[in-house]
Amino acid sequence: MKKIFLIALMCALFGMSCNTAPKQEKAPEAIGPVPTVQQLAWHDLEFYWFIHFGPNTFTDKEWGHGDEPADAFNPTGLDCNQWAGIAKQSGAKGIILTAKHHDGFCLWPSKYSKHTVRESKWENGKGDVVKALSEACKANGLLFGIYLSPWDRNHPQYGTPEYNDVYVNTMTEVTTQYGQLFEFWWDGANGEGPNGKKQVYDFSRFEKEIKKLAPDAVVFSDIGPDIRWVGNERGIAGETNWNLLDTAGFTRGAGAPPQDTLNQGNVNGKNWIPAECDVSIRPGWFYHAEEDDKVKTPEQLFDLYLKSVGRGSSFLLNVPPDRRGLIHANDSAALAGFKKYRDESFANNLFKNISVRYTNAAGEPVTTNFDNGFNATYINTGGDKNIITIDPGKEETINCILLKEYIALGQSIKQFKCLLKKGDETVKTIDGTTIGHKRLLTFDATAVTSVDIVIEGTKGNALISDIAAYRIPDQLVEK
Ligand code: FUL
Repeated sequence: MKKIFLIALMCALFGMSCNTAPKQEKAPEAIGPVPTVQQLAWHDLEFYWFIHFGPNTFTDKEWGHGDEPADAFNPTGLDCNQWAGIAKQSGAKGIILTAKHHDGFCLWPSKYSKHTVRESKWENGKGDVVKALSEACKANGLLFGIYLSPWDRNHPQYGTPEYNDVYVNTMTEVTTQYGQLFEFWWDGANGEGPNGKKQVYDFSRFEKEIKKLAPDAVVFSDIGPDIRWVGNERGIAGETNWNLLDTAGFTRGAGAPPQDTLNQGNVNGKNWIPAECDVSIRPGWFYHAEEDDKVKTPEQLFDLYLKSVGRGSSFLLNVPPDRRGLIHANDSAALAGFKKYRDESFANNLFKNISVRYTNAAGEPVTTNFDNGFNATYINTGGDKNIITIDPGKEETINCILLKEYIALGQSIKQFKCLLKKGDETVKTIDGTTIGHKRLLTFDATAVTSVDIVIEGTKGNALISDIAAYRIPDQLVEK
């Protein structure tokens, strides 16, 4: 009785879920910066959508000039439920909408602009896309987020200090009128406005305001504060990917850290600012009919999943609605194929009932049996030069290994390798650097009787919170 109470108390204190997975020795100290509760929840989302929609959809532009008539925006059959329904079916956890892109057109009837849905003929000026999509997300069990471009090529006050007030006012409208937001997205672009002037953004004020307005949202920009840009718009994280970043001396946009730093993070970075991989399902961010046959294939989307989520990042996939205001059939077909591949690949964990042998942080040998994962806790193998031996009990043919680090206590592992073994013989070696939230390693199908994970370099304790193996369709193995 006493023992159960003690375990429950430990679980409550250290935020672990109570289960029969390995006995925890003394809870280890955090290694460097750790994620906030909101960032930790964000890591688990893994895959969510971007939606670029606005006058550009109708004028075939990527960057509108801001002088497009409001009537240019005229979807003939807009249905946000269709977007949210397809997003849900694709396995996405949320949608981030371009409430305002660089052209300044507001997809909601803002009091602080004269270039909005209210000025268009669409729904006789009574429509509100932000409202419609926020409601559709709610109805479909999806999270909702906002992209609000600071660059505004329409607003007459852009380029003056007053525009910073306008920006804060619009930020207030979109964060207070449409329910809770999971993410708020700041683009780094800072071009000229209608009068040829550039804006000096008051980002320190914007940061303070957004934290007050939407305390539960993670805030994205090149350098955070919560989520960083991955350094490219191809959706690809670094094979080495630290959730840590040094931001001192850097600004958003032109003053951002070098792209390879954004791509890989800083091993000893002072802040927990993980990378998000943004990419469009089509060549452009906005819909263009001429790109209908250039939609990424399910195989390409799966490859991006491996290169984003599989490298400890998240996958923000843009799916732009067409001029009707609907997701085009080519995009929804590709998304359905992508979902099917994920389901097929990860439905059957071949390391479901495994025996795991390792040496714990106190130097004692431990053998534990796992029944389908570590259930939100972890094993602590101490520092470097430790080997975790996984014995699935019978020969299995695998071509994908999944590893997770217990990032609630920081990110530690710098280098590791997986030795795929048949009896005593190592038949294949796979080298890796960081693990973080999730690492998916793929390789040609190999029959194994055991796998050794050799932890070769860490910043402290190595806390492994999951190990799994799969046989994914062979054509999906990362090239
Ligand atoms: C960029 C913008 O300039 C693009 O138009 C797009 O919105 C992309 C996601 O961010 O910086």
